[in-house]
Amino acid sequence: MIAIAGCSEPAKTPAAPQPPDRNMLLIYVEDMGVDLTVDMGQVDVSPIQTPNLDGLAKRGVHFRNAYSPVPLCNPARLATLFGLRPSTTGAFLNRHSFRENTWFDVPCLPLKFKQEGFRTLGTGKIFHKGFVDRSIWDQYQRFRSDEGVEQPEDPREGGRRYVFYGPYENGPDGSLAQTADTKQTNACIEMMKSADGPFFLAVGYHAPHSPYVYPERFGNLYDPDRDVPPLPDAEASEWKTQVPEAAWECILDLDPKITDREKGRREATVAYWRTMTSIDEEVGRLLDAVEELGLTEKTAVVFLSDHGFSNGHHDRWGKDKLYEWSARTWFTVSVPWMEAAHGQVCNRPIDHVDLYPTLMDLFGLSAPAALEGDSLRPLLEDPQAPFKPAIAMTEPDPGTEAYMVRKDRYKLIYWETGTHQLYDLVEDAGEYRNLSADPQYESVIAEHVQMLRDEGVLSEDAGP
Ligand SMILES: [Ca+2]
Repeated sequence: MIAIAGCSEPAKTPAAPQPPDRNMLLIYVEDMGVDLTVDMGQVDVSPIQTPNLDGLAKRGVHFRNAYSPVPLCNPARLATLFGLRPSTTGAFLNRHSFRENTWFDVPCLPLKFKQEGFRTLGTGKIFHKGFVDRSIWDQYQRFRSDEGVEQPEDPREGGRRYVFYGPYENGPDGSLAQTADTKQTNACIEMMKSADGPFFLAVGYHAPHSPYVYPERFGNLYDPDRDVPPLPDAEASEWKTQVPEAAWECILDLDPKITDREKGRREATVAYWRTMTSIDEEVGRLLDAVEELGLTEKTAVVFLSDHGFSNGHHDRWGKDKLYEWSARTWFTVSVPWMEAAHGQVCNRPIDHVDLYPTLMDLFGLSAPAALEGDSLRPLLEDPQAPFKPAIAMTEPDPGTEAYMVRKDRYKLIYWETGTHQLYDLVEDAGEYRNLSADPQYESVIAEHVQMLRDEGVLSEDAGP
């Protein structure tokens, strides 16, 4: 504003910023990988039924190559909700617990919306457990128990964690039992009904995180023998000798009481899919309520998962690795007031650190200077537009950081310890042939290392 000499109006308290008459709905799920069986050419169409998420994708842009910034619950959520990478913050692990609302001068995303005048509403796991500072929310509800829901027995022994699965009992009339996830949907609907003005609503669903439990009426959905593709033959080959041990080691396993491992893998996989279909149903109830309240045209919706999950792929169960199964996630952005590319799929690699600047851009809010991602607006307008590379990272142990970068067909995982991984995802979608030792790919590696430097992840003097 230009000061006008001689103007002597008394100083006023600055008015609270007026938010645009638009709402933000952030739907955050747990451990939901993309359907790579389709990408790997093993089946023709996805067998997983997600009609509501498919409908959302038709009213927005689905990002097929979206990466978790660090494929583990707590650090993924911190990086996404602060727009800051672990290479900057040092938060790589679940034990890097964090309870500040503002970090590197960046208010966390809900707080930013609150500061801009939006009513902030939340339920469930938005941040990792323990991070519930109620002051960022105008209203927040958490449901810890699944009372009245009969679940399969947890096979946990000592410190070991196991993936297990099975149906839980439905309500008496076959309706949804009152799980924490269904209660959260109900709570969101009530909060939207009573919201007086623009809101930022975040719901953190537990599914499809293990245990893979689902309503028993989904018990015949998907056939473990018919619908689950076999693991690629390459599983048995020498891929493991070409990569650092930290690239595949894991602490989770399939329930040890399951003696037929292949049968167990198939059953666990369909159980995982059934939990996806059940969470799709929750998303449907939520979006139906948005519609019934007449809010669809002014509510932007983002659906994402904190990271994916390996169900036996690369001989492992779990997340926290930079393979596609673990690092790539579901990510759909629906912006009713930007219709040009609705229904299109974007193949450009992006990562969740781009979410914060995107929302600042879409809502016309000032982006904090320290944010590390870029607004996805160019891709929401034209999914073919050029875009910076996607970045993800892990830190198995201090000093062993691994940085992933992908811009197109090649994916480099740069290890501080020296043995890198380079995959051609067009020729080797399953990531079983590490090309990094092949002199033919020297320039590809150099180009990707430079991308990591350009993005500020590696220092200028970091070697290839
Ligand atoms: Ca998670």
